[in-house]
Amino acid sequence: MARARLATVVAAAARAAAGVRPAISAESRAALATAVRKGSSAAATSFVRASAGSQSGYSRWLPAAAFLPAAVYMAQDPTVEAAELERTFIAIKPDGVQRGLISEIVGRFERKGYKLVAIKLIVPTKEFAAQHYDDLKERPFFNGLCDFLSSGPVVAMVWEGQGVIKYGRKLIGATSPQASEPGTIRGDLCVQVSRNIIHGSDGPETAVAEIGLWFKPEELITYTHNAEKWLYE
Ligand code: RTP
Ligand code: MG
Repeated sequence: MARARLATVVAAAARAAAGVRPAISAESRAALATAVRKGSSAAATSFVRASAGSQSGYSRWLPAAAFLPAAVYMAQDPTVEAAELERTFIAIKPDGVQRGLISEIVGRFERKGYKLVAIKLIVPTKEFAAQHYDDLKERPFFNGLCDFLSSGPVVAMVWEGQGVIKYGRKLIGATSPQASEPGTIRGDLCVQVSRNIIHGSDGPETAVAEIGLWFKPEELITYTHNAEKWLYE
């Protein structure tokens, strides 16, 4: 499907939705950015870009909730890329830190084109680790997992970009390094499932919850990266 056609569809959906104008104002953009920063609602974490007649395409992000008709249309056409600006939580676990893999892992996300919006080194308590992995509390490895995550420094990060939640998991690879494809972080850099060096949010809701658990809103930095104009049209 031609990009011009897609742009028309998206722009029309935008106009139809609750009076939202395709050419979003600087004020609205700032408000959306604040919503993303605060992670205050699922809708606020997911933006669809209206690119019709765009002078500076990256500057036009509109709430995904306003774009349902276009989203349905796009879902029916596999050739159309869903253009969602998202944030995901990524952590380099104590084994990745101790093995000197911080720059390697950060570099892979950077080279892909994702934007780092928060980073810190933290030694989580076991209680904090248990909160982070709460969904796994019934699993036999839960106690060991929490012991391990709290055993040393962890690099906690938030990365931003189109589709970063799902594609970030692709960069990371399958949970067990034995099953991870070569070329992925786990596939290339580790061997055992209990020492798989990196964590990544597994979906939009998890991303919001994990970012909120590990970071205060003011620790998330909203800025324009120089590379954006070469990454997004
Ligand atoms: P993560 O949350 O760390 O990104 O990993 P994941 O989504 O790929 O996998 P998940 O099922 O959420 O498991 C969380 C972590 O638990 C450890 N694990 N150990 N011994 C085992 O069989 C086993 N299974 C999972 C891994 O460190 C995994 O990353
Ligand atoms: Mg997981």
